Amino acid sequence: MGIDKLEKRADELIKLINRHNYNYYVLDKPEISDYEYDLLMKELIELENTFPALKRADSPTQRVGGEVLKGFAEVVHKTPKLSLSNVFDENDIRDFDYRVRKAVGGDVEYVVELKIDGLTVVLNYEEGRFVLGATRGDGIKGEDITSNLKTVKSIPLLLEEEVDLEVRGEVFMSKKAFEELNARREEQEEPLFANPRNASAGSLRQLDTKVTAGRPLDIFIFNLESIEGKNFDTHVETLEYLKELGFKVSPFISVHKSSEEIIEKCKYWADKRGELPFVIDGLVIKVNNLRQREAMGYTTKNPRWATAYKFPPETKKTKVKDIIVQVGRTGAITPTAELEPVRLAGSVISRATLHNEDYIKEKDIRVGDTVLIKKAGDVIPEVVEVVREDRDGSQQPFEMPKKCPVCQSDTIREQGEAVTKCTNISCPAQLKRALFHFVSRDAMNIEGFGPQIMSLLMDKDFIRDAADIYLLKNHRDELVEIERMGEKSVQNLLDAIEASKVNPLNRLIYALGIRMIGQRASQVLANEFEDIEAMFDADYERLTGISEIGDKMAESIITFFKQEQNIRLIRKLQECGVNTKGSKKEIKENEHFKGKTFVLTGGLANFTREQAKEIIESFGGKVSGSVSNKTDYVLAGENAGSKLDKANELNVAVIDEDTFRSWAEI
Ligand code: 3BD
Repeated sequence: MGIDKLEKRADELIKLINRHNYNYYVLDKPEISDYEYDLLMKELIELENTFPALKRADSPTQRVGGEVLKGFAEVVHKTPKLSLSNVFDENDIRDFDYRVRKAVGGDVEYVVELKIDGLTVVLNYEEGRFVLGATRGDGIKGEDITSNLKTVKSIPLLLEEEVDLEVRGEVFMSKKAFEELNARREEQEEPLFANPRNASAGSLRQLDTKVTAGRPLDIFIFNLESIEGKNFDTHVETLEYLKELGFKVSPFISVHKSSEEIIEKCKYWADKRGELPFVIDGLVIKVNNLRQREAMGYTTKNPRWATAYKFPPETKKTKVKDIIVQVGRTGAITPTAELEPVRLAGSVISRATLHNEDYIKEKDIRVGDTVLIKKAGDVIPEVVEVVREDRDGSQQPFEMPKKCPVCQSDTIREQGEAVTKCTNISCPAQLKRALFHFVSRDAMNIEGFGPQIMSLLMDKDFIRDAADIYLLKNHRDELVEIERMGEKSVQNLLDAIEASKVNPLNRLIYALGIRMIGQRASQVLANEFEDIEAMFDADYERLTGISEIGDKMAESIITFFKQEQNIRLIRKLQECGVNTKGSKKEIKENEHFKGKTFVLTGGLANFTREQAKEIIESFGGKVSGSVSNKTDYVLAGENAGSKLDKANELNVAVIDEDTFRSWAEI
């Protein structure tokens, strides 16, 4: 095919795809199957890749994202994007109507629209092409999010007419899409979005536009801000025109002639809003006639011809059947109220989070109470207050459980903290977190053990506790089979695991994640005890007798070692060959190291430099950076360089790695 023909085919494909895109995303009435659509898209992508000259900025292939932005440029809006005044009840609506009638001096028609709870954006088109999209920002200046907005399928990249115009709309995410997104994020251990509005805003402010493209965003255009060479009489007419151009306009729009009709409508939607597929936080009431709008004008902040009616948060009475607790992935134990199911803002509510012990105490929520509930941010149900009049004496105050509901271990609430936590590091609910910490750099320092590999190995049941890490070498062949784990990376991982066995005790203590025991306290304890076993039955006096170990730390250590599972884990680690010996005894016994100065040079096969240094120090030796008369030994590994020469020059004793290991008895 000649280039002319190819260009024609590309144009044809763009037109076809745009039409099907419109049918699917704007009208919600697809005419072809997803498969057929994908075929057209594939053909266009291939054509554009083979002949990059055919690639157009308004091509539907540009919607898939991929561009990674450095930041968002500032955009000064052509006209200030004013906000809306608010009304809260029936009388406010009557007052608004009164003011409007007085200003225009005659009959008025109002348009009532749903107020979508999303993110307001401004879209600019030149000759029918989408050229610039921006956030509202402070109304004067916003941010250029054109690349992100191109991924929103219901925003047309090309209009039906070659017009210059600017429109305003609300980008949102449906309740269903929001819930699916959060469910995915929970699985991936990513922070959850509080509501669909935050999810939309977060998605549009992504520098990586591929991420935005993966988020199912939608838009309703609610206002024509400016247009070249056209005039309209009413708002409804402009919306009809915008629809003809290919924009998605809300179908939930009604026209009214009196405040009483508007109030009816407000009541209707306040009741029915839960049944909508997206979140609304009120209604917008606008004068329909554009001449009348002009006559009314603006205050500094708002148009006088429109206002927003804000819904009161809907509340309902229901009964607390029970208060149950759930263990989160950090070991936090969260109480939840099990409610007599009630319909609230459209969905059936049977649970409400009670956050923590203090929250329950403060509101004095008891099992059997009647409570008033509302949806915070319109999605997450919350208890507003207890209905005291409904108490009959049968209500039971709630107490946080002393045992973890998942593993039956003791729970603990540390001073100054609101959360109650499970103390068992092998508790399935918090195992993952504990294991991430165990292998982390400051703890056992097992390189190449990222959260993803860890999650994968846990899901495949190779790892059920920290000690299983040391048994992975028995599964070498199976590991190599796992996707993304080549022969080489498996070997590196197993080597790193082996090397961590000889870590000094302070690392292991820290790795166990005993509450309140940080790196410094771990070091102090490792210096104090001959072996971790000596810590098992160290009592309060013994522990607080150690300088730098306070009451809270002592209590936490005692609680930790009282747990049978924790002892079992340590025994298993010992059996795997993990060092549990402290430095106290060794300092006395190992004369090779005590008081001696070492210099390390070259690469070691079994340890990192840092580990070798820790071993030397744990036996009372020192490590220096350069060779001098004061140096006792130079530990020389592979490819040792100038330091080895210097040692020979000064007649300093040189030892190899095997000698070092035999001295250290490892
Ligand atoms: C909606 C202004 C006017 C064009 C000014 C009358 C204030 C957010 O669905 N109409 C709607 C919606 C919002 C609107 C107008 N019609 N302004 C409208 C709106 N159907 N959400 N808003 N906005 C949009 C705002 N946003 C953030 C901070 C302050 N104000």
